[in-house]
Amino acid sequence: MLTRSDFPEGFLFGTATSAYQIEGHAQGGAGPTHWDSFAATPGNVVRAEDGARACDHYTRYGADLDLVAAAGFDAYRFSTSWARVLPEGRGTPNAEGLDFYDRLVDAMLDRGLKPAVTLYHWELPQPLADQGGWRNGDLPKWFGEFADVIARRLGDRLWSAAPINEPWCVAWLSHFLGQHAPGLRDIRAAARAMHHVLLAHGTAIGAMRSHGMTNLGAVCNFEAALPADDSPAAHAAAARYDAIFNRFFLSGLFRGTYPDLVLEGLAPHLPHGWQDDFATICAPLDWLGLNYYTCKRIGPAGTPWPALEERPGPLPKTQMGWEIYPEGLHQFLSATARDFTGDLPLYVTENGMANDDRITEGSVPDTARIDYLTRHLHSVKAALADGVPVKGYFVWSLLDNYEWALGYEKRFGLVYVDFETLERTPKASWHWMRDLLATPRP
Ligand code: IFM
Repeated sequence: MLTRSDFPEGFLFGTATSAYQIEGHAQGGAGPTHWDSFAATPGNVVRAEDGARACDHYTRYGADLDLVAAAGFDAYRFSTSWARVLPEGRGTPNAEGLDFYDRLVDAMLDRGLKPAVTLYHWELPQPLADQGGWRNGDLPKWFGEFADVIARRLGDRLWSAAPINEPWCVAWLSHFLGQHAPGLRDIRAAARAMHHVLLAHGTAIGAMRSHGMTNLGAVCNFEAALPADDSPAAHAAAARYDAIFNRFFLSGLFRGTYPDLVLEGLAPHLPHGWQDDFATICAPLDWLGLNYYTCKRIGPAGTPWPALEERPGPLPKTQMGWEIYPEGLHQFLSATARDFTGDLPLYVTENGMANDDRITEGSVPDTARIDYLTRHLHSVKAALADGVPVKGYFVWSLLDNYEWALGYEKRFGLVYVDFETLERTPKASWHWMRDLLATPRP
């Protein structure tokens, strides 16, 4: 059994959620987002589900935060919806929206929880999407204005802040693979989004620093790219996948360059003068967050660049069909510190699994999730033993929630949500986590 004392003094435990996935976007005067239109388009989302009601966290946040505190977590990672705060994307804020986040942050502080905000977790205001969204070169400036609004209202009480969750998803998954809103499959759109998302990050860091905010970071997702076989072609394809998925963002943020393996495909499509933006993109950070779930087996494909495809792998899989590969977390933590961040504090800002959880007589025996979390926490311990400065770990997610294009089918929560009644039931993994966190230090 793992305990707090297996981790260094001061090591932080938290759990994470995001606005559109839990709040209930129809309430409180929020504006339409590109996820609403994406979900309303046949074939994009399982059962065409959207975030209109979600978990109704908008009204139930107090009881939800009670569950975070009762489990013994130190911090709560949440996000602010751009469309709730600025329904037009720019201009006059929605007072109800800002009031909600004000109450939410105070409710965390009342319970002794550290508020760890992410400004953008994917619900782009539709009026900005109508102007090209992440393809538009003005988007970073508009995002900076949003950051300014948040900093003015909440900046005095936030423990940490990161501008954007998972730039790869915002850019590549949504503009090249077409699997998330706005559902584009277009290399030029993808190249622009890849660059603008980093420029928006840097612009927001500048806006928050100008208000004296501290403990600012970035949150990127990582996937171990494993060659599907031993052929040189599979190794080359996996290296391209790794460059697009993992190294592009680290390289941009910490070295002020993009990897050659990405530029070979994207250079002709990047916006004019992109090299001049690194002064903003590389704004110094106080920490880096890594979101980690799985690995992918990559082989070559007879398609245009990047000429690669995912192949099935042999390991046990989660409800998402993702292979369980805990050693990848250790590898990323060590390699990131070694190659990019040095002594900068690292946090695991998301880790967890979707499971086909069922409730029986009031309990949810999600032993597979306990096993997953245990194995990944051991991987964090291995990185710590290597001397990697890992400072904390956040479980994704507190609640079962809206899993984007997969609707409400995939359950990631430590707490089960009945999407008919909205009743919450802590799963066995929540109780396990509470026991782990309750264990006193020796
Ligand atoms: O639910 C998502 C979250 O929004 C971002 N990171 C990955 C999670 C699981 O897919």
